[in-house]
Amino acid sequence: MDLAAIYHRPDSEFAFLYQPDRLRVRLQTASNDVEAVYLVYGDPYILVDGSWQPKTIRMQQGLITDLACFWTIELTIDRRRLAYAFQVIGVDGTSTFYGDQGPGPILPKIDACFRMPYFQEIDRAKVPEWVKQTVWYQVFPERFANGDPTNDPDGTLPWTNEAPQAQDFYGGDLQGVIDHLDHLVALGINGLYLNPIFMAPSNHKYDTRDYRMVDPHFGNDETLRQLITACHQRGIKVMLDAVFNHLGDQSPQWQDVIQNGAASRYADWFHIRDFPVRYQPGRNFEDATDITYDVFATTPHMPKLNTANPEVQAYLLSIARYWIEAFDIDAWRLDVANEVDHHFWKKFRQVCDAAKPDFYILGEIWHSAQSWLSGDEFSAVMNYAYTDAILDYFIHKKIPLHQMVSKLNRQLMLYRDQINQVQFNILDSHDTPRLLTMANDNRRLMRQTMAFMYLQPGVPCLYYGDEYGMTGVDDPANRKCMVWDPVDQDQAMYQFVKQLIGLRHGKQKLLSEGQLEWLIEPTHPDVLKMTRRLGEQQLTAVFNAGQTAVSVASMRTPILSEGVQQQTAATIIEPDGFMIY
Ligand code: ARE
Ligand code: CA
Repeated sequence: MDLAAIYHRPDSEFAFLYQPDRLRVRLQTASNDVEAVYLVYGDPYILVDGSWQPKTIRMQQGLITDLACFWTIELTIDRRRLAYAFQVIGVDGTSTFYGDQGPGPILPKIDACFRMPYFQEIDRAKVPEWVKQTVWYQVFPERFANGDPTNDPDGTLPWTNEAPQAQDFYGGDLQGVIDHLDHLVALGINGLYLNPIFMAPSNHKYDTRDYRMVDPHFGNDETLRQLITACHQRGIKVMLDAVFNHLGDQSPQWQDVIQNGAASRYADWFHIRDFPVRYQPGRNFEDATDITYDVFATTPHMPKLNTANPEVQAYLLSIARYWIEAFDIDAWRLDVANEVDHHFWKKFRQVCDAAKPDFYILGEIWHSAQSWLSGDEFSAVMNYAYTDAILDYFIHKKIPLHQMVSKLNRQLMLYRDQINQVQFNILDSHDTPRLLTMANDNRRLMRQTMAFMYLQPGVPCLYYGDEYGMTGVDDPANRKCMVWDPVDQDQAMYQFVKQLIGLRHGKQKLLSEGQLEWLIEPTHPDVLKMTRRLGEQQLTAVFNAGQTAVSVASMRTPILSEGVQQQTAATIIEPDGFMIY
């Protein structure tokens, strides 16, 4: 048995309070190496006739990756303390105990057991329950709808289906969103994620000039208040985009640094290596070289904020609190979240939790994000690390099916289950090519990939216009004006998306919390069967990502399907087809 592959860590995603009185424990071993695992556990202070009498319970085999197997158990805890160890039986017949000092031949004494010293409810990683029932819709405000031409910036171009240029303006605004909320309601959307709306010179507003002001080309405080009220009246939660990693170079703070150099009262608000601040322009507006201060990426127009500076912390935290308290927003999406310090995000979490219970904090992090998701910083992250595996298999055909399943399972085992249930699942966004374009305009493949993603743990987000089959390669072509002319709308795609969102809502608790099982038949290496189970509820889906039609045992009537022919004794699933029942 591979003893080196056995891994556990208390007070982490390996042992955590899932609910106030339910503890979940995981053990990782090498895959195909272990026959059984037992948890041996008890309150370290309770002795019977002077000796510790722990209980023993067999753990279940859970998710597996190409290399590892995860064993799980959930205990309803009747006491607040736990000392525990594992007994691991190898397929080779050997066995070991595994405690805080590592593997050993006998059950470790209490002091050498793992400990969950005291279950503190205040430490339990909490997530807003409402997020589990949410299907999000992402709006890039400059391109969704021009509801108020009087606020259009100079040089606004006519609404078009053509791909925009990086510096174009088309007059989209908050009134335009208000005017089309019924489109969101008709789809079954109950969460609205707005890209930045505060005053900034660009069309994307990630180069903030004033966090305290709605950009005049998007509207004003009153328009925003109307939008949020209208959303809440329709049961739609609102998430705004907080760009706290950097400020725009047209902000008064940065202008003061340019004006006064090292003597500026804002000199320590940024990461400046040399004065006067300067750079060598690059090929385009967004990049430069020899920049004497830290910036986002290579763009000199986004000087990075020094969030370790107490003044900067106070400034940003007051802004975070202001939009919650004064406008009743429900969530913040945090831009470039991985490049801001943890110390600041811990304070940020405290501020948001104090301002509004059940507030959702979503970090933009494109990679595994364990150190932000222990419960004292973010609720979740934009789950690119999970959905990239989905795209790499279904869309890009870059990895085999078992590797996608392995990657998905590995991601799920990085986090506590309550975190997995509110992860923000996106197949595309304003930072990536659109899904239909990535699918090379194969609409059936787009539907198959969406169906698969909507059945995952975590909450789906629909990027505006995907419901009508909008296309676009990288930024800025992925930010075209929303297609409102019915002649240009893919109505079949709209109906499918509406049905898929309806299925998600109809099976929400099962899809949020249900156990996940995968089945790949060796004879059909590109046919995936997945099952979600929760108590008596069950949902099964079969996906054919192969090049040929497959015949599967006749299924019950599907609740949603694509490319399926029901025959008497069998069901045929065509390439890129799927069925959910
Ligand atoms: C502009 C140009 C782009 C160019 C970029 C280079 O339009 O073509 O590539 O400059 O600097 C905003 C605007 C962008 C603008 C950018 C800079 O929306 O149009 O791009 O400002 O002026 C990484 C970061 C992630 C970041 C993406 C863009 O980790 O945080 O890059 N996303 C946020 C927002 C963006 C926004 C900014 C940050 C800046 O969502 O919209 O850009 O505030 C891999 C890597 C990721 C990388 C990802 C995408 O997966 O692992 O780290 O994300 O690719 O590139
Ligand atoms: Ca306008």
